[in-house]
Amino acid sequence: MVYNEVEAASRGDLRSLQSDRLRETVAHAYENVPFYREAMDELGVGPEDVESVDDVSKLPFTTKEDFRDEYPDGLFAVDWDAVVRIHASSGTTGKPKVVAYTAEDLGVWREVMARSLYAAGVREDHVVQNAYGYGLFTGGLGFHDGVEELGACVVPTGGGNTGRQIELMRDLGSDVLACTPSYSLYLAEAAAERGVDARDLPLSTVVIGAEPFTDAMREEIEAALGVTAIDVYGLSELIGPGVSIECEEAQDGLHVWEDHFYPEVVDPDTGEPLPPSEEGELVLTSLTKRALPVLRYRTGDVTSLNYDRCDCGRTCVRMDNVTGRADDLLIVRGVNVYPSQIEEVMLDFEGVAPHYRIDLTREDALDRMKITVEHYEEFDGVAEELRDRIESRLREVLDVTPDELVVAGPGTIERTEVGKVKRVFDHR
Ligand code: DLL
Repeated sequence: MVYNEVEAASRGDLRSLQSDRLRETVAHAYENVPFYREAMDELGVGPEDVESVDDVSKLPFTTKEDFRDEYPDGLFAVDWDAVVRIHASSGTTGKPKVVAYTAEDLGVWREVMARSLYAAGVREDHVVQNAYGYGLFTGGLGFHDGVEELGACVVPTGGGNTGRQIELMRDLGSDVLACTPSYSLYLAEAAAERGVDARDLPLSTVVIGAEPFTDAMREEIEAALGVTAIDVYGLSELIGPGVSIECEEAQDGLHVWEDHFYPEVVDPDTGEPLPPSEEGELVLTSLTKRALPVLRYRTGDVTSLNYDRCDCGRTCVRMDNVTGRADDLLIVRGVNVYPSQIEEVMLDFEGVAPHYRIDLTREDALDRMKITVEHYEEFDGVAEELRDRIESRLREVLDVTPDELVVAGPGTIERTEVGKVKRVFDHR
């Protein structure tokens, strides 16, 4: 069962729709955004050179630096009169990336979010508690509009205020919680502190996204809350949440709404397109956006594309769960380490809680890596033995041994109640 028939269209029909929309998008960007006109002229490509999606690789890439350089409205393709909403995503440095929507764009967003929620199993009679932050962040309003479009009931709690969240969840009988993976775990802990077992809450589904997480982390979430955890992906530059989502039937890869977003996977170093199923950097082109058309956006997110038919009947391609970004890569004493590798190892140990931090420092020109993990319960004696076991496992998986591994007591690592969790602290 699908929300919109296009989700199960034949690949041929979908391709021809994508090609029509790509041509329109390229013409719109070329005519109305000097940045794209210059970038295409430089490559010697005009709108007439793009006939179908096969020609997408002729187009220039767009990067997050381009958003910053063109701050605030250099990438807009319509006059301010036609813009009805702004969102922004802030990085750790520099100007935020400002994104704009026409009324038509908001309609598309509402529809792809309604579709996403439907794929996650949400129906009209459900109560969805939306704990994504409201404001410039796209999570809050993106989910809000999508739940209303679907005709379910939204409880707009936003992030934080966890005690009240739990109370409302119980009193209103919320079936679905929408929040970041880290917040869902925090909520389970906060419930326990109040004497409530999170598994007794009325929730059946949690729609988690906005942060990378491993399968091991998802299992922790499902166990802690007694729910099905559905992965939802998106980014402000393309629209916000609702670019892709897992279906509840298969929970095996995220269906990309290909009639609105054209996905490619490229080699992050060379930018060369990679064959299906090979892992690389996700590149997305918007196919229907008016206020802010985006050509070949380098998301920085690492994934692969799977064109096999899904059990749920949807034909749109599935992207693999994003467990990290190309720029998450930590180079420690010359060796490559991804935080997701560490996450996977530590969550394999019974008693280790899904909270950790990685601190990198430099002493006498040498990199030092300190990993702090948390134990579920207070303990004495076992810490050292557990630490040794984690350390030897890390040594097998990583090519570099942490200089310090701390197994800390419960609650030691700071929790994130609002916004995205930060686990890596590079002090170098
Ligand atoms: O995080 C939009 C969103 C809101 C998605 C709510 C899902 C739920 P930005 O703040 O612009 O937008 O951040 C986008 O977050 O490029 C990824 O690196 C990361 N990200 C988003 N969803 C996932 C996910 C929103 N499901 C950036 N898994 C993206 C892993 C994700 N990373």
